[in-house]
Amino acid sequence: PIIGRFFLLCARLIPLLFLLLHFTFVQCDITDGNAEHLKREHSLMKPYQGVGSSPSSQWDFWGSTLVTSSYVRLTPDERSKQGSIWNTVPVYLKDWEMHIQYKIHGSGKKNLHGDGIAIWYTKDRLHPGPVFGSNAKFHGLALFVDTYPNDEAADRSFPYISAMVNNGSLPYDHGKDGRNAELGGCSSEIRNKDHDTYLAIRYSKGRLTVMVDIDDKNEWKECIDIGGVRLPTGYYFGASAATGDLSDNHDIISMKMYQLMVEHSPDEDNLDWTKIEPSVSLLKSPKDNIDDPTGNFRSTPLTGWKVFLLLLCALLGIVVCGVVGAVVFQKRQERNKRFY
Ligand SMILES: [Ca+2]
Repeated sequence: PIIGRFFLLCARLIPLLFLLLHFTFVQCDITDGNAEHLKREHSLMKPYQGVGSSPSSQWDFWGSTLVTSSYVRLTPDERSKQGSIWNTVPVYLKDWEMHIQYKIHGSGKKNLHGDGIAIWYTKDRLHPGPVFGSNAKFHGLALFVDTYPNDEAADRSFPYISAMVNNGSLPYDHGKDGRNAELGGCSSEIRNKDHDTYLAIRYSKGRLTVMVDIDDKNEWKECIDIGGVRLPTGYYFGASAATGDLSDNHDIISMKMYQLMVEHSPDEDNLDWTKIEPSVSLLKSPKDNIDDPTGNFRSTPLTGWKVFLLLLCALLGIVVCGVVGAVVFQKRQERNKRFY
């Protein structure tokens, strides 16, 4: 009966183990930032109250941008349009995370649509230009959701999401889809989805992380993750889009800014962060700043080796149960022998 009970216990433990595994996975899927840390003055949300009509509004827009009660359309699905929307309040947060809910859709078939959306964290705002409707020689960070391959030799699949940090010296090369200056990127099938698509940009302790969610499953997938990025405070957030010979509707549904609660050394705190020049030291390993003291940000989905380790632990648990069971069984047999 002891052995029987022991195996029963093991049999009960195994589902518990899997339940534990399940919760580990579920916990990795939380996509919402912590509402407490939402910065309303830097967030654009439905129904966009006062945007474009009230002088106290914290968002300005330009060009073809149309604000309705359920989306901000930067460009319609028409040729040669440019539009943008910009936060009027400079961001003085040292560590932040921006979640963008957007939708790019139109009647064009594959590769017959364009050009895409850019998300900006820059020194100048409302500065029209040739790069998705904005200035090519910008100061700061840009994230491009590029839907059209201008460079026909490109060996990558579009839409393509990429990031660039600029100190004003290097223009974004539209003809090459910005490839000369990109810090990282990924292909992402974001167009003509039935649901909205999401982007998260996180900047904390010199580390820039971009995550995408295109399947409406509340799951972030890593797109860009690099260290050694220096960005000042006091810049502005914005979004812009452009169409050319080819077009699409470029819609922003929301932009939500979260403050990340991160401690800095006194030396870092005493610096004037507004004086920092945007730069990237590519020599620095991106894996240098892994710490995440906030915990309010979704974790990345489990990577292959983590799943392997968890499964290995589960297997070890089962093996240990089996061995202990066998030993108990043997001891019991020996005792039985003694009695008979
Ligand atoms: Ca392009």
